[in-house]
Amino acid sequence: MFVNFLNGETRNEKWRSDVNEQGEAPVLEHGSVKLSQSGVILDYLSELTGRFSAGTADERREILRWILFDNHKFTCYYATLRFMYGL
Ligand SMILES: N[C@@H](CCC(=O)N[C@@H](CS)C(=O)NCC(=O)O)C(=O)O
Repeated sequence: MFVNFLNGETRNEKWRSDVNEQGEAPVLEHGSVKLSQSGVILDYLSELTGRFSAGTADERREILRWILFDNHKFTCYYATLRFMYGL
């Protein structure tokens, strides 16, 4: 589905009520499943495809550790910076 992001589609009330109350993209829709947050989407796709999944509890925590690090330190700042420079 096309998202008119640059015209603020993710910031309007319709997006929040119909798609994602967190007001963000990406959102994955797969059958009756609707997910936001890239880390959760990756976890779902891993489970669905059986690829890149953890074999042990230690591996699961290691995957979560990197997903949370990426969300907090990488995506948060670098994606915003790239967006600002790109425009
Ligand atoms: N933690 C979220 C971050 C998603 C995010 O920052 N999305 C941006 C676009 S890349 C967004 O929708 N921003 C909406 C806004 O700033 O109004 C994730 O990992 O999915």
